[in-house]
Formats: sequence, C-alpha cells, structure tokens
Amino acid sequence: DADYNGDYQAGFAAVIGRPNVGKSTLMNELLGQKLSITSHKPQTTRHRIHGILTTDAYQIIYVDTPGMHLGGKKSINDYMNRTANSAFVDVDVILFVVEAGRWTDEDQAVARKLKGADAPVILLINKVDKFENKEALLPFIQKVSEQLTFDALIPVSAYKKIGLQAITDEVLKRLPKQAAIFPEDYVTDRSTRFLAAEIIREKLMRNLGNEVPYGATVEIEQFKFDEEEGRWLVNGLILVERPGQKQIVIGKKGELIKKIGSEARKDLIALLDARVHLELWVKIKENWSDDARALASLGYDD
Ligand code: GDP
Ligand code: K
Ligand code: MG
Repeated sequence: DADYNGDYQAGFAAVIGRPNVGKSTLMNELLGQKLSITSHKPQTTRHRIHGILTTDAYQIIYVDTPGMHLGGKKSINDYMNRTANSAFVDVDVILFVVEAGRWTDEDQAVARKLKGADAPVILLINKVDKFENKEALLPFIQKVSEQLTFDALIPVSAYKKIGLQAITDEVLKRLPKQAAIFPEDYVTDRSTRFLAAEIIREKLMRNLGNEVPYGATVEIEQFKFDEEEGRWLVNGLILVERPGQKQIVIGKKGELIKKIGSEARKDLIALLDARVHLELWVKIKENWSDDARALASLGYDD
C-alpha cells in the first residue's frame, strides 16, 4: 500500500468460546457500541459478525461467533458450529472466553480445537464480578491452566468494564503492521437491515421462555425511509415452527408481541438515529431450522 506509513496495525481477533460465557457482551463493550445481540440464552448469536474498531493507530476487527456447542442435530446447529469453527482460521489473535468458576465439557471441547490453531491464544476469564476477591479465582485459573496452553491470561468483567484496556494491549502486541483493512467509518461487515433483524430476534430471545426461541427467526420484509413522514418503515416477519409457538409469541391479547415490538423499536431508533415505524408479523414455517434450503433463504448461509 503506497499510503502505508509503517506504524499502523490492523488485523482480526476472533472471539471464541462455548455459549453464554459473554462473548457478545464483551465485544460490544470493547467496541463501545452494541452490535451483537446478547441474552442469557445459549445460541443467541447465530451468525458471525465483525465489530470494527478504528483509531489513528490501529484497526482491530473483532469476530464474534456463535458459541461452539455439543449436541443438537438440526441443520441450524450444524450451521452455528461450522460458523464458530471457521472463525479462528485466518485470524491474527484468538480471544478464548471462559466463565470465571465454570469449566464445562464444552469449554474442554473448544480447548481441544484450539490446539490446532495457528494464532496466539489469549484466555479471557469473564464475569470475574461474580467473585469477591482474586484469591477465590486462583483454583479455577489453576484448573484451566492444566487444560490448555495460552499466550496471555486476563481476568475480565464485561459488566464492570474490568480488563478491557488489557485486552486491547495484548491484542496490539500481536496485531500485524499493515494498513487498515476496512474503511475507517465501517463499524461492521453486516448491513443495517441484518442488524435490524437481529435486534428483533434479541427481544424474542429475551422475552420468551425456553422452548420457542430456538424455533424462531426473523426476516425483514420492508426496510425503507419514508421521506414524507421522515421516518423508517420496518416490517419484521417472525417465523416460528409450530402453531403453539405462534400463540406464545403473540401472547394474551397480543401483549407479548407488543412488548417485543416496543423494545425493538427503541433499539432501532438508536441504530438508525431516526424515527421508526415498526410492524411485526408472526408466521409458521414448519421445520425451517432443519431444512438446508430454508436456512439459506433465511440468511443462514455464510
Ligand atoms: P455469548 O453467548 O457468549 O455471546 O454470551 P452473551 O454475551 O449473550 O452473554 C450471556 C449472559 O452472560 C448474558 O445474560 C450476559 O448479560 C451475561 N454476562 C456477560 N458478561 C458478563 C459479566 O461480565 N458478568 C456477568 N455477571 N454476566 C455477564
Ligand atoms: K447468550
Ligand atoms: Mg453471543
């Protein structure tokens, strides 16, 4: 690159780990912007998403991924595991996120996969806010250290913003010197339309019990700015797999879908920085989560 001044650093940092350790929450905190949806339910993140942080000195491209999980035979689970597995190929740094005090078989499985990775691994022990003092964490750190080798270890709390600067420092130690990869005003590789669908899905994940969320997905049917009204018109179609699920999403007298809509609308206003008119519909599309063609047509194809 002719413009390259010799000091700039740019590269990819993959955020890897089992579901629910706080990968997406952490990436959002590192970016200072909510890009990736989060909830206490596993498999909230279904797609790989880049969160791009650009300064005068560096560009870090965080790659948030679905959690690598065991089990689940449906096509959608395959898709998520494939996406997670491919995310640490061709990256400069791997951020392996675990949850303070909890080492499970799924963490073990991720650790095994990382043995074959080329990039250096930085172990992030998230949710340290759950521990009163550092001593209480030592047995856990000891245990994890016996399970894998890593290049650095950082205790972190996405909630309390502990360890964020240390993450940036450790990533920068390992980021190649090269010109920015994305234009400086890019914050993600995903379209605004995609982010809008994700926002609606987040509210579904957060408002529904355990059964429905895994059978639901969201398609944006209309996404346009109405010049006359000076507002965005967004139509979201919520697809579920069974009539019973449709009833649950709608709720008594339509109360639940109303709540989902008003929460989503708030976030859409923040995303689009404009007024938003949001309409949500629920439709049954049987078996979409285990049908390769349906999956691809719904955007589960990268
Ligand atoms: P992911 O599946 O790994 O992407 O995890 P999420 O980012 O969706 O978070 C899973 C759950 O952990 C959510 O309920 C978060 O609010 C919670 N969480 C994330 N970071 C922290 C943290 O630093 N401390 C605590 N106590 N909870 C956290
Ligand atoms: K989650
Ligand atoms: Mg996530």
